[in-house]
Amino acid sequence: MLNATIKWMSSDNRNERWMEFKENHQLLTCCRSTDMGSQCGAGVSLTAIFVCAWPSGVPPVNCSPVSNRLKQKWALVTGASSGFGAETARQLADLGANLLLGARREDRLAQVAAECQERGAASAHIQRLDVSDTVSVNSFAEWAKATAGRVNVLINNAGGAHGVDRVEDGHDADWEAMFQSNALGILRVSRAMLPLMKPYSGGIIINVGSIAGRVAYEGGSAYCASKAAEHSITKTLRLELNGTGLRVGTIDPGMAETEFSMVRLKGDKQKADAVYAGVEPLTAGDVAEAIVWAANRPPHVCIDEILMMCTAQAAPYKVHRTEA
Ligand code: NDP
Ligand code: 8X3
Repeated sequence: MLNATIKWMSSDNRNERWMEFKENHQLLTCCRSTDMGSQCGAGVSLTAIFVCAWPSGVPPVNCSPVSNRLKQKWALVTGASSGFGAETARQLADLGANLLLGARREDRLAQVAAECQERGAASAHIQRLDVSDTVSVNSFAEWAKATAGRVNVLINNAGGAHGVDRVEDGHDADWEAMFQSNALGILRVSRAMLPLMKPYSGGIIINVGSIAGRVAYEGGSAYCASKAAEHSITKTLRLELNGTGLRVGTIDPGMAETEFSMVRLKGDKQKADAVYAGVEPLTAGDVAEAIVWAANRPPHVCIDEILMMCTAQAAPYKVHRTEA
């Protein structure tokens, strides 16, 4: 038999609640996060939960909360106007981070920043950014320096795929766009931001790669190659920054339903929908959770790689689909 105390904190840090359970009474049913969430108020999520259990008749032992190490930290997200980037910004906002958000569509960025403010971001700032253009990246870095003076968390997420042509039918513009954003963009942004990161201990760079960087597939030549480049850039930075205290890692998802397929298939909604037909793909929220979890590890822990796919996807070309 166990006695237990469960404490939890709402993301606005206003509601600290706890429940005590004697001898396993209701312990399992009350542990469900929905029960705890509903007591924090609508739209408010949980940032800290800790559980302390001890055998009946024995005094409680010390226990520590799930830590929020990102509160008030400066986090920069590229490609924050949609998909993984926008959702990562929202989840960082839940933890009370300061946000520097970049992408080309400023109206969408403004919308995301407003949501982040509502969800508890310490601050949310936006600036146009085209990672395929060195001038744009460098002026973004100047803006970040003037706005924040530092970057603690850098999420190199901007990018995507253009086309599904076989090599024999491929287009230079598509190939160039993919290498520009998925590979060279990470190099440019990292080069520009490192001076704002190196003076501060405990910083982290998370690059968004893909299963495509690990496994080639037909119609994916340039996309797969650009994500393989992302993998090599991540590994190189990890080596080059060894000893500085900065951490570097890659999060590599498989198929996730965002605007990715609409961009890749050049706005053909029918074809984009078909990519996810009969499958429950990853969501932007699933991927953002992994990114934010990796960023929230203590400074001595570096998450080098996460490869994540939906359960139905065992490889890029091996997807179990159910009939509609
Ligand atoms: P989305 O299309 O929803 O988001 C892509 C984001 O990248 C947008 O915010 C877009 O903003 C931004 N972006 C694209 N090109 C540039 C550029 N040149 N400069 C600045 N920003 C740019 O797709 P996802 O969220 O799915 O994609 C995010 C990342 O995840 C990409 O790197 C993608 O390759 C990768 N990925 C996606 C997977 C998926 O299945 N969805 C799986 C694995 C990896 P804007 O257009 O406003 O500039
Ligand atoms: C996107 C995932 O499987 O379409 O990076 O290449 S996949």
